[in-house]
Amino acid sequence: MGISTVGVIGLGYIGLPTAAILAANGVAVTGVDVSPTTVTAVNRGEVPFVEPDLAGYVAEGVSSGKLRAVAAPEPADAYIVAVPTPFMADHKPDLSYIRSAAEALAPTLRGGELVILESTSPPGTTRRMADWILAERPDLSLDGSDGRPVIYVAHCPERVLPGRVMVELVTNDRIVGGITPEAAKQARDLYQVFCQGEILLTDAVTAETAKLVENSFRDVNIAFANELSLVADRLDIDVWELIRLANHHPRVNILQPGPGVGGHCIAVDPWFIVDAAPEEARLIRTAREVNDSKPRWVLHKVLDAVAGIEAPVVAAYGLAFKPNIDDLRESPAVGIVRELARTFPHTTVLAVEPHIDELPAELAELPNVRLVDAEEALASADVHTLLVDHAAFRAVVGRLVAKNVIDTRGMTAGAR
Ligand code: SAJ
Repeated sequence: MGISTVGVIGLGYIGLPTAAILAANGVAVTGVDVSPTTVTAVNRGEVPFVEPDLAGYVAEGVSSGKLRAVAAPEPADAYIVAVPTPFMADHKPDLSYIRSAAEALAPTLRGGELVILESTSPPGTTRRMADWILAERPDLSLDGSDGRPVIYVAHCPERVLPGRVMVELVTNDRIVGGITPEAAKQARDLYQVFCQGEILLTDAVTAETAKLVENSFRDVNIAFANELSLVADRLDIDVWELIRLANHHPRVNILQPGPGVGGHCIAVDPWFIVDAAPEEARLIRTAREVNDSKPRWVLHKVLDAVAGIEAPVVAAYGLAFKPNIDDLRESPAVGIVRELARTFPHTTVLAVEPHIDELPAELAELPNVRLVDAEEALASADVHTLLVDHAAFRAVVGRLVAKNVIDTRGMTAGAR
């Protein structure tokens, strides 16, 4: 088929791996990013964030000449838009990055190109992106009407797990939703270049909603586990034992409670469904509220534990949003440490995070937060708060058991 050049717009956690894997499969890729630092880094063969194996792919892509980063879109056979879709203060989706990408892309189109939206998006966004392009380029069409050249527009949501992106890009099944059936078929042909999973064709709105539903499913299930942790606390029973026992039922599989839900996906995507169907999506909304309220609950547990201590020292084990990564984005652990240190300046917080070398700015600016190693925290804290179940903490869990511990991840449960 005729796709030999691809422009990937947005060189973040999804765009850069996708650009690199296409380049590794012989496609000439121009990666587009508004950040000059990212463009310079990628052209040096460097990756501006941590993702296993990605650095090798990027370095190889750049040295083979198949991968190049630029500041603005250049003509190509196909484009993949992978820009952020955050929400605003009122939980309404912010589509401004997609709109900017569409408007930047429009002038380079000649007709005949495939344009794929990969960003996780509210239902109807792919169509809106197409409309933003057509508003700039009324000489083009989505279906050849009035004899105008066609652009093929489709949605193909990313579903890769941070930390396993280079594996899951190749092995996961993919959903491809076309604005027209022909657009879906063309998008399938592109993903077949590197994807060994099944490629399932549908329309764009169903593809958009399927992605949101996947992350909402996980959010609702984590909320169930988090609610159980509150119930168990009220009943004075061990939630980890409770879940372990219940999971022996052949049709029960409860997830794990934690200090809240972090990252840029699961805590965001359900809101897009709530926004699209506010009357109907009651359970999905409540699950979000349950998960969002968990960090505050943990904070109150810490305050109860330090009550009566004049200048308490609290150890916080883990800052990342989940185990064994360095990603602090929307991490409930960071929020708990920040609120504790900010609201109670007489408290010293010793943060233990083996995956980073320095505190993020929002914690570094607080005089009563320090990044220390586990030994220092073990030796000097009055209260020990386990916030992330990093494998690196297994070595210290046994020594925490005898101390004043708030274990939000159940790591000490097996060590008692
Ligand atoms: N968490 C719990 N308890 C659990 C499982 C997770 O508290 O039992 C917490 C984690 O600690 C973390 C948060 O949930 O704070 C999210 O972590 P995660 O590992 O569930 O998911 P993400 O955000 O890293 O990636 C998800 C994945 N979606 C699903 O598993 C349905 C991934 O496949 C998606 O591609 C990604 O979102 C995305 O980009 O949308």
